[in-house]
Amino acid sequence: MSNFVSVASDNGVAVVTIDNPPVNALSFHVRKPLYEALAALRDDPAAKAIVIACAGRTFVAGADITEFGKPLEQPELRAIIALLETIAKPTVAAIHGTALGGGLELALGCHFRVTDHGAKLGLPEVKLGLLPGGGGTVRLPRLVGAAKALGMIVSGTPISASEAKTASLVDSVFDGDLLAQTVRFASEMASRGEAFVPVRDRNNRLAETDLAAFDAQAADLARKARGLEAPLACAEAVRNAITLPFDAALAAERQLFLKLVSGDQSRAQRHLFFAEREAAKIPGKDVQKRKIARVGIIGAGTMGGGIAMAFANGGFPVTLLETSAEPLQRGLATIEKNYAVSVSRGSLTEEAKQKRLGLFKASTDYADLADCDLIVEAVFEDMAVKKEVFGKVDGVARPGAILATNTSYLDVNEIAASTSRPRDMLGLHFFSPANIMKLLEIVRAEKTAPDALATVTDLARRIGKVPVVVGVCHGFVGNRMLAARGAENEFLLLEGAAPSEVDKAFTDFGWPMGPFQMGDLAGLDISWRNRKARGLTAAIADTLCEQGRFGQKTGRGWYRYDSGAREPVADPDVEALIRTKAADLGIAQRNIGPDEILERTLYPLVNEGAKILEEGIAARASDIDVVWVNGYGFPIGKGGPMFWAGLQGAAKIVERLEYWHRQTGRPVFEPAPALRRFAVTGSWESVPNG
Ligand code: T1G
Repeated sequence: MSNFVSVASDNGVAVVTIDNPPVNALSFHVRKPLYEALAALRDDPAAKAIVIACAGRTFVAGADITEFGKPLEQPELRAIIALLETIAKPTVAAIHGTALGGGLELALGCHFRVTDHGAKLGLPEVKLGLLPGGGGTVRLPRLVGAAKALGMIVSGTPISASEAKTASLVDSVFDGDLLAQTVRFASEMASRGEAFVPVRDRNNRLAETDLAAFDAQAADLARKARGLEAPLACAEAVRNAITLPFDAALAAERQLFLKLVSGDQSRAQRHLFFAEREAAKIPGKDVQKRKIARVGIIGAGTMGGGIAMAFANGGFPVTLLETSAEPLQRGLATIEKNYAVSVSRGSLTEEAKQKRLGLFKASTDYADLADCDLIVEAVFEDMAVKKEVFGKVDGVARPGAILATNTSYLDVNEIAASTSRPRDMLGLHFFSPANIMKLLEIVRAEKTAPDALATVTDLARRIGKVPVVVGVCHGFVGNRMLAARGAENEFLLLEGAAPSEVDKAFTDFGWPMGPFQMGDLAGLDISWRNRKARGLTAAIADTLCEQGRFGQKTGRGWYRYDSGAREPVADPDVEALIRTKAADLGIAQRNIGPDEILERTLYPLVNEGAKILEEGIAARASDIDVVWVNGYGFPIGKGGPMFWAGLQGAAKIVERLEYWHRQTGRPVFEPAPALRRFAVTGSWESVPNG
């Protein structure tokens, strides 16, 4: 036997236990002894049944993602599953934790699957730009039906044990000791003495398939794929399960998998999987995290209310503070309404809503923050106001409480210096809506204590956020790079591109929407206020704001939104305004194609990321990718701006930046030294702080 796979016998039932922390991934050093154990037990008359179980916190959570892109060592998972299906005696998977990907496929090779109540089962390969490559696209439909299988595989979303039981994916859900009851279950199955039909030979559910309805479902899912190949391949593979004999469908699945696993999109999405986990690791030795039992939020507006919900959703008691009863009640009413909407949509039970609302305390008295272990300020974006707030917090917060500002731009060092406890101070830059958006930029100020940083980084993951530690500069990582990406926007319009042409270049690239549609959604008045505060102007956008055209909320912005519609409609008045401004500035208009639009927006984005790396504002290039994918919708199939720079070719980016720098003289096109180094070495790690 091996350290990773052990076999024990329990009253004639063989229990094969996999023990490969942390998630029992099916690495080669698991697959080989597992295959050998199953082959031996198949022929061992003393084993009347076989149970496959896992030690630790979860059943097998998948193939070992770190092995992709390397030579595959035999036996592969498919061989293990094929072996399982030659075993005549009952085989049972005992599932706890998350049976995902290859883990669920291993379980599908068994005759039976049993779980505890907390188990989750899913095939999330699509999130890695893949499809289930261990027969999941052919076996799952045979148990749950083609439509359910299609939904599970294309979404990649796991289902609960009870849902899996209802869908016939699971045979029993046990209370109490899972393994003991699984052994008993296996023994009972063995005593039946009947033949056990492997999943591959169960075709009844498939025979029920309404192919036209299936195709309609697949077409709808395809429309949402937004340029990603994996969802389409998943749908094709499940359709093959319906229309082809088992082995032909299995072979087709293999071909689709091999094509995806070697493609750029899967490489990009696997990069992001590990990048998110790296970003949450604070460089340096492990530090003792502080205990966070209660969170105080100052400000019950859009951001404060969203932040309060994010913590309540994570199970934390929240004290929500406002200056007076009226804004406090308004904030609480908004929170209640948001939860009510979730209940009406079925994404939250009424019981869960009440439980979360029960976590809220509301107050207009700073003294009520005294028992909070983390206090987050989300008040008006003004330095004087922030300092006044933290002056009051400083006077009431208990020693060791962590103080956080939600500022988007302001200097966290300056705010920290205004308190008596700069070591406890940091930034928690949430993205609106704060209860929904995953990204959380954790701003490490000069004096922020390591344990405070480690505490909030761990806390972020516990409330379902994707944390990235960033340094102090104007706009930190995301918004600073957003400014670089948008620096050419008005020049492109003045030189002849229509807002819709710029936006289309972005959506064709894979962004959810382009900068002008995004501006109308967010409200043009917000960036207008920011520009004025910094003494900056934007010829066209300022005029739109002066005309009260703030975007969707006023029915007019870069586009028209008739009678409250959300779909943007090109506005001839805006196009006329652009032409007039161009004429006033003596700028000749010309056709501008999508390639130029992307060069003049996305290359400065990458370039700013390189500067951020060089200045140590981000610790890793992959951290910047995590920010842009989780906070700004950078297409996951391209891995984030820094990963994409590698796909695009950094030398080409440098060459084109130099061209536009010669053409315009604008600093946003001046290639950063770190980008030049990347172009030579092919690795961002060569950047001094990268
Ligand atoms: N392979 C290798 N490492 C993995 C891994 C995996 N499948 N899953 C997790 N890890 C590492 C992770 O990088 C981290 O490492 C540590 O385990 C803890 O993970 C043939 C082709 C299971 C829900 O996509 O969703 O099977 O940072 O921080 O928050 O069809 O891990 O500690 O060094 O995420 O408690 C399909 C991926 C694979 C599941 C646990 N399976 N994993 O979440 O811990 S492809 C997946 C997860 C496949 C077959 C196909 C989560 C989790 P480190 P963590 P967590």
